[in-house]
Amino acid sequence: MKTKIALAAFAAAVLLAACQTTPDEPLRASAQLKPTKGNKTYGEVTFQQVGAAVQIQAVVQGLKPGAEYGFHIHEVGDCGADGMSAKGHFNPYGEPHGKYDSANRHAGDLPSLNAPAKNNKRGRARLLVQVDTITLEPGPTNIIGRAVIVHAQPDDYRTQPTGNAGARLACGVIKAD
Ligand SMILES: [Cu+2]
Ligand SMILES: [Zn+2]
Repeated sequence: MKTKIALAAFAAAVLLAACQTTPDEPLRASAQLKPTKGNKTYGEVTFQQVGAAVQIQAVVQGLKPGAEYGFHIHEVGDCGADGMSAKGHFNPYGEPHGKYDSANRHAGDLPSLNAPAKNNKRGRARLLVQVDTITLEPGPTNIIGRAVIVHAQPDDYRTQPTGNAGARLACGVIKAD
């Protein structure tokens, strides 16, 4: 009897170890962007962990062709009060606001969305970028449960702490897939 229990415990330990060392699925998350009051911008943002970086893919519609829009991960996963409840840019390390490719910036600072001027009846913008300031794994830079915001103006990448990107056109909470 004793041997049987010991064997079962051993088998369980082996199974557990297998689960921890060989995840069969990559870590993924997504956010459905919905327009704030009086706006018509919507879209989807997907996130996938790729090594130490996160690949972000965004497809956003209802923009003005030829225009540029600030795009960030904000601290709080709450799209209430027309996106204002999402508070400021996600900034776990107390950095200044900055350009997405600079060393010192908010973890949530992303490249702005660009809606091509031509052949763009739906006002669509696409973005594909990898950033290493955020993660889908547990830790201080984890973005699950935070929010993605599309702004009405371009991000100037320098005005503190917002990039002067203006009103919030669309908002979505980041959820694990
Ligand atoms: Cu923002
Ligand atoms: Zn910022």
